Amino acid sequence: TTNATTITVTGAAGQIGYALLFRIASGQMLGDDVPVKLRLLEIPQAVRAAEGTAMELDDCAFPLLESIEVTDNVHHAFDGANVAMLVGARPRGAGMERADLLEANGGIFGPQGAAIGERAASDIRTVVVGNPANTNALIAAAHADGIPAERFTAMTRLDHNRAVAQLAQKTGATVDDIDGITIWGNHSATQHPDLSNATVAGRPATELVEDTWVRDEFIPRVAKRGAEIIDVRGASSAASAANAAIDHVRDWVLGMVPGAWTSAGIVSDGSYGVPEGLVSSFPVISRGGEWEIVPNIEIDAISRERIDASVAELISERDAVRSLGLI
Ligand code: NAX
Repeated sequence: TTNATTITVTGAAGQIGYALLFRIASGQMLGDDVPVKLRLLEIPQAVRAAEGTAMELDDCAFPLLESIEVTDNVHHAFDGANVAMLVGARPRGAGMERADLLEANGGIFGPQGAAIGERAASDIRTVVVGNPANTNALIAAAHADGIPAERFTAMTRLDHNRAVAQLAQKTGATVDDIDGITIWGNHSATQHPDLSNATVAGRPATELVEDTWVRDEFIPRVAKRGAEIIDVRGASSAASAANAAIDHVRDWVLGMVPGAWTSAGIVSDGSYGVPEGLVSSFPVISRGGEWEIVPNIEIDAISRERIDASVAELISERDAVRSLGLI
């Protein structure tokens, strides 16, 4: 058919890729009436493993899966792409300084952004999962000539979902009862999980939980949940990260239930004191295929301080990639 959606997934042979691709192909991301074409981008030494995953996708006989292509060619990977999920990244190696990490990832996300600018469909929507996600999104956007920067986002939905689950467990509610949670800032340990405006079945969360729990348990637990998963599971979050990426793209493309909000790393328009142009996490809704920042939220003093600290980290990452000539 001609109305299939082309989805490019990078790092397809990795553990998040393995948890992600089958859900996309089964229709859980874009709906069970939307045929999909998958493009899997890997580095040459992982192409064979990605081909193995593609064979398993074939073996599922998913009715919606029109085609799968595996490639190590960045231009071919993004040709005609409607959705790009940038999962593959360079992990921090032993003894690697932050500048080395940013530079290594600039070498990945710069060319991928450029290829998206040259080859992707005009409705391209990009979510960066690979870390440092916010700054990788900034780099990709800077290289994508002709594509509005707003089409590049960073995933903080996993942090958001973690925060929702923690508050639901603490209050004995279901996740459906929770609204008004925000992840602010960078997808890093400096992020600010904010429940000062959250409600639990319509009641303010701050009336149901102690300040000390918020400060000493909720905030650090959400911000450091990735490390906790590694400690307990023996490997980093994979299925939950893939699930969050699906939530992010589904909400972006298909829109959200009116009244609810979520969190996403999007290009700042200067709202809430976050300098324009930074990719920072905000409270957002999705409408008409675009993210909009939820306006007029009260920011208490503790939140202000923590948001400013996370934004300071984003500024220093931006300045570092700027001085490396990566943006
Ligand atoms: P894996 O190491 O299992 O897989 C990464 C894959 O990316 C590998 O197969 C590798 O060959 C590939 N790759 C590397 N460079 C590439 C390039 N230039 N083009 C295409 N593919 C390339 O990692 P995985 O556990 O899947 O995690 C992937 C990324 O997600 C990491 O950067 C990780 O830090 C990040 N995460 C982000 C999260 C978020 O909330 N934003 C949470 C989960 C995860 O930690």
